[in-house]
Amino acid sequence: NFNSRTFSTINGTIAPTTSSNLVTKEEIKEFMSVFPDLLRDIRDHNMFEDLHYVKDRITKCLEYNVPLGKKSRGLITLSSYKLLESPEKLTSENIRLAQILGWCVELLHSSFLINDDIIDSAETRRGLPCWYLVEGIHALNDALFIENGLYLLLKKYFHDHHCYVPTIELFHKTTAKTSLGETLDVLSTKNGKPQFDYFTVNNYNCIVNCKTAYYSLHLPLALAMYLAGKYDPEMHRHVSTISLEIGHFFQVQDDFLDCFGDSSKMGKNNTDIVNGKCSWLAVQALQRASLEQRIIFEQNYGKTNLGSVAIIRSLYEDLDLPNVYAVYEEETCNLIRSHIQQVPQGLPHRLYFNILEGFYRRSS
Ligand code: DMA
Ligand code: MG
Ligand code: MG
Repeated sequence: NFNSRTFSTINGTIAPTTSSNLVTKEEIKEFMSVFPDLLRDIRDHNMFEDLHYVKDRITKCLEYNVPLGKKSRGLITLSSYKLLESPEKLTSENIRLAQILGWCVELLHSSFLINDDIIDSAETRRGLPCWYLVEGIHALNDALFIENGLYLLLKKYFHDHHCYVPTIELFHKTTAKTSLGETLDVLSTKNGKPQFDYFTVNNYNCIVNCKTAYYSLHLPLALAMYLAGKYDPEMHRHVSTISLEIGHFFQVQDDFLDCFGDSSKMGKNNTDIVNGKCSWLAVQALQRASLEQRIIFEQNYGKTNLGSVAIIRSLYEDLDLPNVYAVYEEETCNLIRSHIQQVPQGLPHRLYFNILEGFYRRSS
């Protein structure tokens, strides 16, 4: 599944590559091998023709931020396309287009992460210092640059493809939705203080749907469908429903792992408690806490000192949240599996199952 990482060396830096049940190691290798070409496309774009002095910086920025993650979203795009396309159209040219589309999703993801780490005052990402800690405030501009890189690639490789306009529109809509999600996410605090009235299941669902599910699952699947020439709105609605369910589940896992996961495995440090985030654990805690426990929670949540973080953690343990989570994970996976089975034929059920199994019991 997506958890198992092997490490290889790219340009002298350690790069985790992901082995998953969606794609073979060979397919991951092929996917990785496309990246240097795309980096060159962006770096050598005629817009920057005479600006030799920025080329090193562009290279460094892209190499640091784009290829070192799990690449789940890019690989979902690729493998979905392969399962959706009719065999006679599964040419090496079309597979390459799907790989490029997958990297476009990874570019968007990278730009979100740069911003998200600034918002969350995070320290590490993918085992390295967050980009804003390397580059300071310029990281904001780099995020914008990376995001725009994907449109340069789309124009170069898709300008005369039937999926060009729907693809661009979907990327734009997804960016808007995700940034709205980040706004909803930061509304959980005001002047640095958590707004506990905001910590409801409804608000939580809304946040994770917008900030994570849409770009992480809906985007890769819908892009693969466009590339394969599948535009039927009814089919897209079904895909949207299931992908948002899986995406929601994925963020609950992320929230749980933020507190109880192994941060060295995840390559990022815990930030939710000190930032007073409306996380799954916080919402569950408030639903289950006694009056006394609620007071302890409100006194310590969103505080930066380590003592308060430890108090919140042990409160979560007292409320049995690790166990609640294990049950949630099991039940949610079963529920999603049954929803997948109810979806009328359209997308291969195997595709959804493979994606879901890739996330099931993940630890990073
Ligand atoms: C991530 O939410 C949302 C986006 C849009 C990147 P998060 O802050 O929980 O993510 P992470 O734990 O990776 O920082
Ligand atoms: Mg974050
Ligand atoms: Mg998180």
